Amino acid sequence: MYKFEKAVVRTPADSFAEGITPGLFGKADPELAKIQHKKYIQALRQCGLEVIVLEPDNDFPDSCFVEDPVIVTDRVAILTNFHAPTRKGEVDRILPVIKDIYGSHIERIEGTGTVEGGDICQVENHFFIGLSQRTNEEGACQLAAILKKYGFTSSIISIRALPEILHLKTCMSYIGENTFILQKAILKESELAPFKKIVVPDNEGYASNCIRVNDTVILPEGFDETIKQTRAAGFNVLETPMSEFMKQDGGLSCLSLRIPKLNL
Ligand code: CIR
Repeated sequence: MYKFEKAVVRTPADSFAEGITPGLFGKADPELAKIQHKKYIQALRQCGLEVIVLEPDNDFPDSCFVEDPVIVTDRVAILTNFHAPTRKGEVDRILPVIKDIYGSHIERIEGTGTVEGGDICQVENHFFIGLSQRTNEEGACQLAAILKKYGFTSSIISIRALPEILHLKTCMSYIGENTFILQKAILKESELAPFKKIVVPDNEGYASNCIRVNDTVILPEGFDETIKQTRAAGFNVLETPMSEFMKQDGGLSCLSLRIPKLNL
């Protein structure tokens, strides 16, 4: 797995609770989200990352979910093209910091192709591209061509039969050592056959979105069975509170762009 050096995050806006959500878990509290966000930054720093914290952007309530507008790798950054109309402007708002880091090594998904970063799951030099309510075939095709140009392989996993799952990484996360943490709903996916799997219990589905950062897996606080199983599988685990982000349908991975040492 990549050794990560930096992360980019954006502080939740005062408008945070106006973001897109079916509202299944109640109304989010932007002040508590800001406190939880600070703890998230702390967790990233504990894993050895330099964290670049962007100013809140009140025009875009979902803009703290910085993983969606950009896909970052060691060779290129790829600007996505949102399906969600209220989020389209987030790409231009995050562009300056991406230019600072990647210079001219930036590509873009365009036209009728839509891709959101939450649908993209990197496993070493391979990318699983999720076809979802947000990422379409044309976007997946454009992304696969860009990845190929930079020496990566890719394949498709469709989650269209699972309408309750927003993005591919909502239900599966790669945590290194050939291992996924995932929900039962995706367990039989043939693309995942070669991997070891930690299956979250039905009442801990939210914990299937988590991140491996250097030597540690960061999991949402309170998902005890998943945390226990992950530790039992030999991983170091850090927990961080995520209740307010869960109310807005965002997981742990969505809150940061994790950037490895670059090979541009
Ligand atoms: C949205 O619906 O776009 C936001 N409320 C949540 C986005 C979460 N991002 C992610 O899963 N990568």
